[in-house]
Amino acid sequence: SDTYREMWRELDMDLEKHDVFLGTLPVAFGEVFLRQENRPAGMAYFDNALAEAHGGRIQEILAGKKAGRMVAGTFCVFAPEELIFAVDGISIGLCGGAQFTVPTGEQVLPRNLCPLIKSAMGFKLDRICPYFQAVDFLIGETTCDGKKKTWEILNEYVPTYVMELPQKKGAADLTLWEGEIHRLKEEIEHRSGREITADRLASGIKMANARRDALARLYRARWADPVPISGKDALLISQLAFFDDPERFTAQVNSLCDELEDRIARGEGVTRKGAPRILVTGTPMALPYWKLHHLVETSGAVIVGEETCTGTRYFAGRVAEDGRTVEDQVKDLARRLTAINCACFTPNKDRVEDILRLVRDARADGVIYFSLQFCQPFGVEGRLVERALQEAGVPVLRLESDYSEEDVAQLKTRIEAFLEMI
Ligand code: BJ8
Repeated sequence: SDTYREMWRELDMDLEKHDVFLGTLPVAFGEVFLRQENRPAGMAYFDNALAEAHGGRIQEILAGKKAGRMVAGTFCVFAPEELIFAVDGISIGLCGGAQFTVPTGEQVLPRNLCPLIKSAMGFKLDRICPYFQAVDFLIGETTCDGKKKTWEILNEYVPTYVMELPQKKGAADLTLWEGEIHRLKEEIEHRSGREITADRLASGIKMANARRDALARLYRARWADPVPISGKDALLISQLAFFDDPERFTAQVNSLCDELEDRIARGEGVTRKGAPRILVTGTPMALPYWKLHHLVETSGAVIVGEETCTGTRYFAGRVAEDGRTVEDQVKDLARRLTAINCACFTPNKDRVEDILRLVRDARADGVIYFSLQFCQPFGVEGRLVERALQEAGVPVLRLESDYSEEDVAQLKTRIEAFLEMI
């Protein structure tokens, strides 16, 4: 609409490029999502949230900014959003999931770097992401080398604050992370002009926990056979968690779960009972990356969970709600360090436990270990996970891919062969 165009112009976006980018999305979305059978009615909210991602939601965020709300961009599930919520700030996850912006990212980053980083960088350089244009600052973190070094370049375009995330999980690492959360707290207080009191932080913690609880409930519903929601739809919801208003999003996920639980009670699903069930584990899948899920779910199988940061790792690490002082609350926030098992840590043995537990809970027939190309942490860790799964008798397929469509036929062949075998 004209109002949106005016808004995008004010955000200094490249309107022509943005038109081309947006033009590709309805086709992709229609093909991937709308052709599914028996979708839950509650998906209508999320379809609309996606349709309004560059429209209505941006209007809301800009209205919030006008009213003095701080807007922060994040790139990792370790970014303590509770601190942002505590000052009534807006938190947006900005990892990139589109091939469209990868070539632009490659103008300033090496080509042999993970597409998630190149895509995010490209969204900023191309000026086609209204969220990137609207944020006051970014919160980066020292996870993989690619991300860590990208912050220095991104900082030339948007102020980028970097948290030092430890790479081990011992006592000294927890202390370091606790200090980092204190320092981010000061940064946020300074930027927002609001003090983070224990009361405000308590409500930030509750808000983030409520969203975690709702997503955990959604993921539990997927354990049923027949499964009441497709993997694609669940993935879309997880991706939207990084953009939507957290309270509204949580309410919508919970009402969708009411519907899913009714479906389960009636024995109703999106596939036949007994359809092959796949657990996906590996790198996050940022919006609008749906390639793997689409390939699997158009091959007769269904994805029943994702052990990824756009999956279970996003809602792992519920924070204690009984901390009375800010000191205690920050300690509680820091403890999430031990609860989220990202391949950036060494060792990372608990991730194997998480995957095996998920295989059992979600009654998965096989696991697809998925890494984005050039992701060293998840690529290297793949060997250990694959071996552990084989020892446990769980069929596993390792796939590596990027955001392009070039390898689709080849991936499909490998997925189909795997499904025949399990
Ligand atoms: S806690 S998974 S969100 S770091 S895919 S950019 S690791 S080269 S994303 Fe992550 Fe936090 Fe860990 Fe989760 Fe690097 Fe790999 Fe790319 Fe990655």
